[in-house]
Amino acid sequence: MAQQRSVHDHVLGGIYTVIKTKAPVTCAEYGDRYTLMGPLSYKSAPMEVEAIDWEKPTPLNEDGTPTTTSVANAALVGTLSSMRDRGVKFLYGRWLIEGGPKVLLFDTGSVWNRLDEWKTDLWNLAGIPTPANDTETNETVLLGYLVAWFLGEFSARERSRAIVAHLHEWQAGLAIPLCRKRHIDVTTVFTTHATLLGRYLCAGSVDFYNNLAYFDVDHEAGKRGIYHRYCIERSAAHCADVFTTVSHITAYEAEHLLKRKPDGVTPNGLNVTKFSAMHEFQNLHAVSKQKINDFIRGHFYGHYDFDLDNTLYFFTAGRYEYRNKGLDMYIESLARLNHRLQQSGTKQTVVAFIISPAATHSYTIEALKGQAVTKQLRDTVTEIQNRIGARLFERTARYNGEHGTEVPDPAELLSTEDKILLKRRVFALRRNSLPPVVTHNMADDANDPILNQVRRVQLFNRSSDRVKIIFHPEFLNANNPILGLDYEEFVRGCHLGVFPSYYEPWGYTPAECTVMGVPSITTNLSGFGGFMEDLLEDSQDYGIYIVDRRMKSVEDSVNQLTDQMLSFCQKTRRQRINQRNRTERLSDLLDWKRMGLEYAKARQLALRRAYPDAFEDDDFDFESGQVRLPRPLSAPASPRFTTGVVTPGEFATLTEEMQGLGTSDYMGAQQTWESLIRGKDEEE
Ligand code: G6P
Ligand code: 1S3
Repeated sequence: MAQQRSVHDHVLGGIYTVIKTKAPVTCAEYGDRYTLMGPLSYKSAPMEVEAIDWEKPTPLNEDGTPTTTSVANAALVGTLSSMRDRGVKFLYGRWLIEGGPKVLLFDTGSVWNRLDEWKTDLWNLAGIPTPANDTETNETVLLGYLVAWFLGEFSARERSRAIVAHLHEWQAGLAIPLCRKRHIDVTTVFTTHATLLGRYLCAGSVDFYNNLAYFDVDHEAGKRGIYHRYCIERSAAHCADVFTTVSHITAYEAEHLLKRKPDGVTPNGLNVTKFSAMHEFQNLHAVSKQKINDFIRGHFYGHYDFDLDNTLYFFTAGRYEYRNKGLDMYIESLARLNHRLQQSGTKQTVVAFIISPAATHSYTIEALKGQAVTKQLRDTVTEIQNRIGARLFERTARYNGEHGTEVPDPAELLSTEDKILLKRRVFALRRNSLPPVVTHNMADDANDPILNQVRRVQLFNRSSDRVKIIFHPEFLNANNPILGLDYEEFVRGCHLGVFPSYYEPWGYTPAECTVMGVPSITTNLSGFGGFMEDLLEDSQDYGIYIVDRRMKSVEDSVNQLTDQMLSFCQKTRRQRINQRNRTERLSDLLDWKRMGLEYAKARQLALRRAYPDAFEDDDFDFESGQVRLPRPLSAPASPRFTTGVVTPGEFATLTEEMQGLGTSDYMGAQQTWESLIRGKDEEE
């Protein structure tokens, strides 16, 4: 089955998903030599990590000589003991996820007393200021100094093998300039999943992409009160041996905003495990859709005047970044779609969900009531159904041979009490208001950007509206009293994911749709959209619709999105089923088994840069050299990709040659894998 993010993962965000889902392939490559480091949360760690008794001696070779593991272990024990003796608290253990990687989690609170000393040091060393009241920066300083401390001590003890430290985002990246300044014998990779300034600038109303080359970065960062954070991010990018981003578009952004051209792209993957039965995911769609149908009946009670068999479910989901995630464009296009469906005279209905957390005071009474009254009706119908069944059985069992009485009169089977009960339940479904747009009481209803946009375009869930809107301002959970489905189940039950982002370095949501065989719409400003556009000649055929937000005006992009949604609505059920099959076939492209190759290449480049002597001959022994270099991941298993087809990195260009190229090269060469994938069409 395709493993997706849990609710927990969604709350933590995309970067957490990267680290967690990538762990199995990295473990497969490095085994126990791979350790993840990060801050310790006493709340969640006990459930997620099994502590290891790190002081326990490691077994030796039969002849009593130390094994490679015991040498590395001695370095680890020495380092951890030293840090512990100086007051550092940490948890060393196994992360209870697939692959069981080792984790070293530092309790930043245990070194709080050193904060001022380290901040002063940071200023003296790198000229980076750190204001007192920025908690996130304080945590970043503490973690950065702890990681650098660990790497310094560990590398001094582990002299036989090279150490690669791969750090993500500015919050973890501070260790990189520290390692560089202290000449710590490690090689570093820094990956950004967005840039601080890019995110801030895009959330405003600037024409970001056309002005990227012209921003006065220090001034812009200063204006937004993030200059110190920006300095940390920029120093990590500049001091790393290898610098990567998650997509070409973010590489372009980083070059201009962080002033270092990335060495390449390390795109995000997912763990894709195929179902043994080919069409299992189609069955899951049908099952999950039924659950959404149940919710819809309740939500629209009293106005449930449309046919669920002729209804499509669209959704968007993600953190509430109104403009960056394209929520503005989604709602505007839905209004236009509504108009066009109305004009066409179709009876088809589209229910468009928005799943994006906002500040709320729990569910609305109306939303809860809708589910309650429909449940009561359903329970009553079930009771009556049972009673009718019992009566029918009793009557037919008592058949006395009289001709014409073999089958009782159906009208007699429904008793007067049953009729009264049923009427009461049906009357309870009456309602004077329209079905609500939002399921929760918003903390700031009047100023909520989504609701204001819905009001502006007047999508009020009227009977005449062919597009209905449901805004669920909380991430999904199977235990919720309303829309009680996990995110994965919900996505499977939907027909189309719509993610018209303006700022989206990668974008896991459409990628997740793809591995679940759910078509999606994304933009060429998202890393995922650009990646797919590079790979597929006609991505639309595969259920990957890409809105052009790069070259088109906003008006044209909105119209394009509307057209794409409308053309999806015009598909027959058979066509939707076929398209889902095609979408699901793209899963292999997104599997970490392929995407992980870029990480291996980044590490390799970092090693080459830090230890060029070890790479003088190109026949360097990857397996046993002094420099520890992992065995490259095996080529992807699928025969589709073996005929001279490239790794994701052929676009990413993680090589020295990259440095000479111009920015336009980030857009990548057009590669046609389509013909290979098409080879399977006859299976449909
Ligand atoms: C899956 C199921 C089919 C069902 C179809 C509905 O393919 O296997 O039994 O008819 O979904 O598709 P739709 O796009 O109409 O929800
Ligand atoms: C970032 O998280 P975000 O949603 O703030 O990192 C994600 C993982 O690389 C990426 O998918 C997303 O586009 C970025 O924006």
